[in-house]
Amino acid sequence: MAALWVLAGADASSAYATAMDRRSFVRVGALSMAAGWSLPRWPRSVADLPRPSAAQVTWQRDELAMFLHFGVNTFTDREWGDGKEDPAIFDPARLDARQWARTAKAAGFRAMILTAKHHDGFCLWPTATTRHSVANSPWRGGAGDVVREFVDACAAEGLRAGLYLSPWDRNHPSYGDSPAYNDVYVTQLTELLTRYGPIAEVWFDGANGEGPNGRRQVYDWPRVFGTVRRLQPAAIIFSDAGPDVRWCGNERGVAGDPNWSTVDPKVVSYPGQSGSAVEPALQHGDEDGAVWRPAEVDVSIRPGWFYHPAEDEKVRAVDNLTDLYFTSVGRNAKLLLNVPPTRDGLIHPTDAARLADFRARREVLFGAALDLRRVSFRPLQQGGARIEWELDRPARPRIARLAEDITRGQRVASYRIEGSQGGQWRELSTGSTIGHAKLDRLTDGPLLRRVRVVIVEWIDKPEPVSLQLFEAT
Ligand code: FUL
Repeated sequence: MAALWVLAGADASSAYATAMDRRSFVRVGALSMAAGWSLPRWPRSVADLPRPSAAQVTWQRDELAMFLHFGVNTFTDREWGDGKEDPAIFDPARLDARQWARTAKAAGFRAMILTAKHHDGFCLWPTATTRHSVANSPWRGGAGDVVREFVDACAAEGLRAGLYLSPWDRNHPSYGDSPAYNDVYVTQLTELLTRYGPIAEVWFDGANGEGPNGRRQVYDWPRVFGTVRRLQPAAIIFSDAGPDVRWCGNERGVAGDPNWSTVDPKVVSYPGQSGSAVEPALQHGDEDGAVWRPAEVDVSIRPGWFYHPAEDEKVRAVDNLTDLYFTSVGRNAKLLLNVPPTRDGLIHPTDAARLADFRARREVLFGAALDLRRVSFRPLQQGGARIEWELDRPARPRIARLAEDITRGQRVASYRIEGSQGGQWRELSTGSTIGHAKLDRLTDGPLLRRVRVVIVEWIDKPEPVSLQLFEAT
């Protein structure tokens, strides 16, 4: 844990020096501010603060990605196939990956991730590793390749392409025979990462069910991650344990609050790890963490991950999708929204319409930011900082979007937004972390002329945050 030297005391004259970690540092800052004393210092080099790689910044700035669960389950109406499916059932007669990509793009999504293989082991590309694949299906006369069509459609629509390769494989006979299956899995990964051009994100879950005769498969994660690094060095690797981005800890669409992009890598060290410390670590990250590993929020637009006709009336409403946006992107995470293609191989019209409405709602809410002029950035004598803006006309902002420059790390641990008509300051919202984006709904009140953000707790020298204000609700 990084030790910091901090000056603190009942008053400046009786200041004493004490060593502490960043967590206590934050608390001291807050207590000191409340009491009106102390001299927080930042003797640590700012270079100590974990920062994102260029790929992590790009990944986060995309904000919205679409997940596509598609495979034999689409035809068997199941969520987890048992691997005993006949490949002959896979026949998505009207499959059109361009329709997926156009739908995603029209809704403002910037990337898509496809289930190249789910737990049933059925491969959506013609692989040399198994007969359980599209090559033995009637689709396109057995000459089809969903991964190819998916990647080409992403390229045509200017979207980044990602692939999910389930480690749990309920079909492959070698599963459970650890070294043999690890070879198969790495071969599959190699096929996917060498045949299709740049892959922006490789998605791993930790599912680790029983193999034949109860055999337990031990995955070789270092080898798996190393394969991705070697074959696609610019790809982002997702799993519970990163290494580049982490699962948010639930499938409800809700990132933690606070949500730090930094983690202690020792707490969740492999995908699928369980234990009481895991979920909080995934939800909140760690303000004292040494590694940059932001959270991805995966959630489905329908109750299931795969398409089921019985769920056609259960597609999330636009209000619900908007709430998900606030609890994911609006909490410094990325939203990976699953929209499963139908048996025809198309995104269902209801889902497509809902996505278009979701885009329209975001336009209404965030289309027109108020004109603001920053009038000051003031580090406060007792610590923290205050940033003040003037509105170019009196207005009643109802949503604030705060952002830190994450290329310089994540610093703010708590803040307060205040507004004034020219005299008294009134609290509009309070929050904890900011990071790439923080969305707050603001309390209503009289027209405002000025707004300010008070950084109350911080883990490193506060820097200006950016603020956008919106009037729609
Ligand atoms: C989990 C799987 O078990 C689910 O079926 C789904 O694919 C979800 C996104 O990941 O690990």
